[in-house]
Amino acid sequence: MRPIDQNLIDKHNETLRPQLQSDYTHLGEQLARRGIAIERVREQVAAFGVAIPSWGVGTGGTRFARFPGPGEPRHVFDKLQDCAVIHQLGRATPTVSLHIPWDKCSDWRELREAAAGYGLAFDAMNSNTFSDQPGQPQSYKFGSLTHTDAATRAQAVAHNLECIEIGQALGSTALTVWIGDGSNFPGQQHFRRAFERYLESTRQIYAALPSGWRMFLEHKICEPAFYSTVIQDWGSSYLAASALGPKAQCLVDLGHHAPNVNIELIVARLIASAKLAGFHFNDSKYGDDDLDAGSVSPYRLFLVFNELVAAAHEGVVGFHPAYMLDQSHNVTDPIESLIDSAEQVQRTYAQALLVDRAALDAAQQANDALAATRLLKRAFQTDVTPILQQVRLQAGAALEPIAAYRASGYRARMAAERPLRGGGGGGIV
Ligand code: RM4
Ligand code: MN
Ligand code: MN
Repeated sequence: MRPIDQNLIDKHNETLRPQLQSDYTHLGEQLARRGIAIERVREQVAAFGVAIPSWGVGTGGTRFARFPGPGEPRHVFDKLQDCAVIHQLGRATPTVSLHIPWDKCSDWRELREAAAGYGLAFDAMNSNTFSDQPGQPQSYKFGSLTHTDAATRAQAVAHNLECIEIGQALGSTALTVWIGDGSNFPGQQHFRRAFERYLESTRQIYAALPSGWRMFLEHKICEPAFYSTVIQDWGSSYLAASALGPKAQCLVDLGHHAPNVNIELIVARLIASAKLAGFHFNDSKYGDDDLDAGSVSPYRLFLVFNELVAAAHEGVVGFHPAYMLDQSHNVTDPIESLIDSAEQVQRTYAQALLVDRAALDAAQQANDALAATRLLKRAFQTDVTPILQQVRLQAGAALEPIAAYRASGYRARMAAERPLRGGGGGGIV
């Protein structure tokens, strides 16, 4: 099932195809002079995918306000349909990551079938113990997996086990655990005991992982706890993942670090210790801003991908990161942002594939700093658009996905079908 009329996309591609052929041929010649086979790059890019967070297709907001857009998804089936639009037009997002209980529905089999009908599968499951749900016996106001009260911890563990169960019904193979636990005042929390309680709780979740599953521990420097968080950085995350075992790994959300932290170096350390779970891509200027991937610092994203491509190139054992977007679209049409961000991530991967690894090794060995950094810049500054377009053309996606999306009238159709939920209040989704 295709939510956008495929004829529209094919017609759109027909008009742009001649110029793509000449751009692709020209880029192929340029890359050949650098010893790069464009077809090989194209194949690698075609095999690359990044997951869409289900919560990303709704309009985001801040704690001050949310300005809902027209035609917002009303439930997980609507969200899935919007994800299908993104994938049909861009062909870079074959999987969807669900957040429970936000995405709860009465029939998981029906949801799985709906996804399969769109050609989509399910990525990691995300648990939510950072907000209270109606009727919930214990409150997470003062924490969840690390709460001082055993009954609250038990409730948070049980919720994670439920997420695993739902994930099994959907064909997912990973659970991402991000907690809002921490403190707002110096002295409020006993740091060491809170971490001990985290280990005690996560051990119970770890023990329930089905075979073939991984557990992703996501760190975050602050928010909603503003003085300290229990899993504040990759160090705490690494300690916990090591204590739990090989199925537990560290997930890097790009926005969860202090400004200017060298994230690519963290990535390299995690790769070296077989503890890199994967990514939540987004961009930021000040904190967990959840801006669109690569919108502020595309070179920083490139430097992360440079580490990833190097690891794959060198055949590092245990290296299989999961890629996902995690953004809050406050002022754009979320579908447009997600199409654009997925393309940005795919583009950055393609650029990193163009780094001359042998020349970089030689420059590093010879301590030729300038030559080394110029090799990275050269790859980053290459316009790989024709490769991305060629990948889309061959997959039946749109050469200019956002233009095709706007021309399709999908948003206006949804505005008519899905009445406004209202909700000018704050909140992330
Ligand atoms: C958090 C974190 C989690 C995401 C929630 C919605 O800041 O990034 O990954 O599940 O936001
Ligand atoms: Mn995240
Ligand atoms: Mn976040």
